Amino acid sequence: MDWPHTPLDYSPRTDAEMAAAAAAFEAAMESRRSVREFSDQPVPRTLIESAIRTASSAPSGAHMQPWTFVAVQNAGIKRTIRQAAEQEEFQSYEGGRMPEEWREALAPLGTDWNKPFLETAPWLVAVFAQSYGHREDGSRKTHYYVRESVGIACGFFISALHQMGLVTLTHTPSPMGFLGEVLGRPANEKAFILFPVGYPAQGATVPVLRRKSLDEVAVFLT
Ligand code: IYR
Repeated sequence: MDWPHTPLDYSPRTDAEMAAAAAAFEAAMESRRSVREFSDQPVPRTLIESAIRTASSAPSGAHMQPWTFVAVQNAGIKRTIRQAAEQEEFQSYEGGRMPEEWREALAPLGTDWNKPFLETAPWLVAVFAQSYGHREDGSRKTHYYVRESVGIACGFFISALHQMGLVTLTHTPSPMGFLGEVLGRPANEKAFILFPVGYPAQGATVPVLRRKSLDEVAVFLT
C-alpha cells in the first residue's frame, strides 16, 4: 500500500539568508564539545522528550525508525548502570582487554575505567538499535541500514541537546550487553550508545582538540 503524498513544506531563501544561516549553524555546531564532568542539577523531562523527538525525526532505511530511546532518571538504575559499566571498563583498561594501540589512542583524552558521570548526570539516555521489528501479527519485519539510521538519529539527538544548552558524552562502555539486561529490553534491541545528559559541572574542562580542516576531510570534484 502506497503512502499518500503531500506537497513539500519548503520556503526558498535568498543567497544572503542561506549564507547567514549556514554560518550561524556552523558556529553553533562548532562550539559543541563532549563533556565528561556533569553537574547534578536536574534537567526537566520536557527537554529530554524534545531531544528524543528531534532524534526520531532522522531519516531511516525504508522509514523503519529502528531505534528505542530509554531515558533514565532513577538514581538506583543509574547506579546499577554505573557499576556494570565500570566493571566492564575496568576489564578493558586494567584487565588487558584493550589493545595497546587503543590505549595509546585514548591516552591524550585521559579516560579511565571510572565513570562517575553515569550517576552524576541527571539523565542517562540509552539508545538501542532494533535489528528487526515486528508486524501487528507478531511476525518479524526486516529493518534496513540499522546502524546508519540509528547513527544519524544519535547525531540529531546530540545536536538537539547542544542547541538547547545541555551537554552530553557519546559513551560506549564496552561491551554494552549489560544495558539491555538492566533496562529489560527485548532480544531485537542492541545497545548502541549511552548518553549522559545534563549541565556541565562548574569549572568543567575539555581537552584542547584540533578539528580537521575542510581540506583534510573533503574532496571537491568540480
Ligand atoms: N569505552 C571506553 C573507552 C573509550 C573508547 C573510545 I574509541 C573513546 O573515544 C573514549 C573511550 C570509555 O568509555 O572509557
